[in-house]
Amino acid sequence: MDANAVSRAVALGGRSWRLGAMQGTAPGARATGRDGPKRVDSHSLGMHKVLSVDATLAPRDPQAPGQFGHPVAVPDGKQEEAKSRWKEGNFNVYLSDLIPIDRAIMDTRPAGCSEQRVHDDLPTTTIIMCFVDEVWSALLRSVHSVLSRSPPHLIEEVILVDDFSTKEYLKEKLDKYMSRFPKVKILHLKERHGLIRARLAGAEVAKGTVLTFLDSHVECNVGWLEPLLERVRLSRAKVACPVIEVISDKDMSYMTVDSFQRGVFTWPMNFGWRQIPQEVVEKNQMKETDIIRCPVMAGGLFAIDKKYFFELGTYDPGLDVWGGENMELSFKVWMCGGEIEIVPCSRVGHIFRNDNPYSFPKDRVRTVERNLARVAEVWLDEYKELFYGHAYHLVLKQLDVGDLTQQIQLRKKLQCRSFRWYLENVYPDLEAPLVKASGLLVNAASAGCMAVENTTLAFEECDVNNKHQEFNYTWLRLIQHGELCLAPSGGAGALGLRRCRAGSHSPTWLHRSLAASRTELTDHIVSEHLQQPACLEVDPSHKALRLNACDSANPYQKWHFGNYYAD
Ligand code: LR7
Ligand code: MN
Repeated sequence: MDANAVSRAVALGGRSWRLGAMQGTAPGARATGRDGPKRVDSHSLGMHKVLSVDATLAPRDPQAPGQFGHPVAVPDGKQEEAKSRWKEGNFNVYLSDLIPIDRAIMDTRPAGCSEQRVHDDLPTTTIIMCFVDEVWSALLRSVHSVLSRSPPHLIEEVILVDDFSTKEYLKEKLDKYMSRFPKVKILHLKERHGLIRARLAGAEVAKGTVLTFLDSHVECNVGWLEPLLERVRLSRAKVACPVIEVISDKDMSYMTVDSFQRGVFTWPMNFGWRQIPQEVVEKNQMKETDIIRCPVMAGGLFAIDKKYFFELGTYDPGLDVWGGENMELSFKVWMCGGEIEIVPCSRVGHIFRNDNPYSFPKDRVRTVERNLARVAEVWLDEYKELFYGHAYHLVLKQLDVGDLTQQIQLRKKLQCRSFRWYLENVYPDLEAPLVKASGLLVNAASAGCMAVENTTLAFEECDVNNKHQEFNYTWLRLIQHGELCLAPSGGAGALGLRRCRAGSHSPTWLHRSLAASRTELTDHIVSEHLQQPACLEVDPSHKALRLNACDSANPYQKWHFGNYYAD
């Protein structure tokens, strides 16, 4: 995720014109916070220009390191110290401590954003930030950025959820520090909840109309909040995400990112960013300030109507610690009538790290896999085979995903659409063939085809119009005709058909890319079911199918399907 993020980052170093514009103005001149929300002009009743509240515009110390989001170098002689403190947060903690907790950052919004109008009666929001063992200066900078750059009347409260941190400074010292800000409330959880249930603990007590979730190592940029609330005000089923900019883990610089990016996923449900192709941007005459429909959200930063969030059943509370909850909420929102949007005029920086700096109660990989499998089981319908096909070790592991009845019931109750609908309407560019290959299964040597006669296996002259010769090669590695699957039967290389069933005891077959990874058996169909690898073969004299020891040169063991959809 980190590499992905950094490749999106556009260094601001060369763009000093923006900074110049900021510095050249008399202090406070751009802080139009004085234009109260009540100001109404005759053209657009009940609206005002986005407030550019920014208490850091005239920074206390303009010369301080990291000011205006500039990169910082570790001073000579401090390299060792900086290195040794890295693991406290898996970013440059030394520099984070060095730069002001209320530093200024550049206004990275696209042109036009500061002129946009929003309604005077925007809903209020509760900011929810959960954290475990967060670095002191990063946490404070996050809170200060919210307080410094949000219109106060829109912030109902800021709830900090301490997810059973082990660091002493996150207890009384934090309470004491925050006591000077009446809107900041701290919830110290009595056991480790994981970020999913920790966020829910915050949501339970929130008083604002809208919930705005943030990570605990962010910097909200000027004008970030109103554009998000404006979307939610427009429709309570809109979930609004800011553009996530990059705070460098190495030099703490604040970098903007390329425009026109969507949050997407690839199999097996890996989140990533994808640029909207230039021709699509041109064809639709998209502007940089246009709202972007987003198939999945990154997860950490979004605003959602509180009542709507609870109607959706919040997150699946069965998700543990970290990961997959962004997929779950994204599918749930889209499939159950809502929308996920990126709002280009709202920008928040986030420190991208290569690894989680806190411990997982259980194994990290297993936790994420289990979370994703829960999501797949509840939301993906028949497409869950693509998930398992791309994470095949999960099939073999017979992973225990826990009880899903509540989640499945919820989906029914909300009358959500199918995953197929989601793919067709929200994320049509995702490649999602339901099977790996299909059609006639032709033998290379004899040009004959596998067939089903009544319910028994046969080998016949190929006939493209014969439905009984059609087979699928599935993501779960079955060779399937309707309910029937090709399977070794009895001893001595005999083969037959039996009712298909998914799972680790199914008769699975390797073919093409799968087989090629083992030997030179690319065109072969190798049984995984037996102790010894064996290959599907035509007995040349009897024109019958059987299993035999694999022989890479034997054309009677080479097969191809009519159509291939994936490697
Ligand atoms: O057990 C935990 N308890 C917590 O309170 C684990 C984490 N947390 C806190 C943590 O301190 C942090 O503030 O939860 C927040 C998110 O954890 P990170 O920062 O370790 O996560 P991340 O930024 O690496 O990962 C992204 O994916 C996560 C998947 O579960 C969450 O959705 C994060 O919020 C999310 N972050 C973002 O969307 C920011 C942009 C990243 C991208 C792309
Ligand atoms: Mn994060």
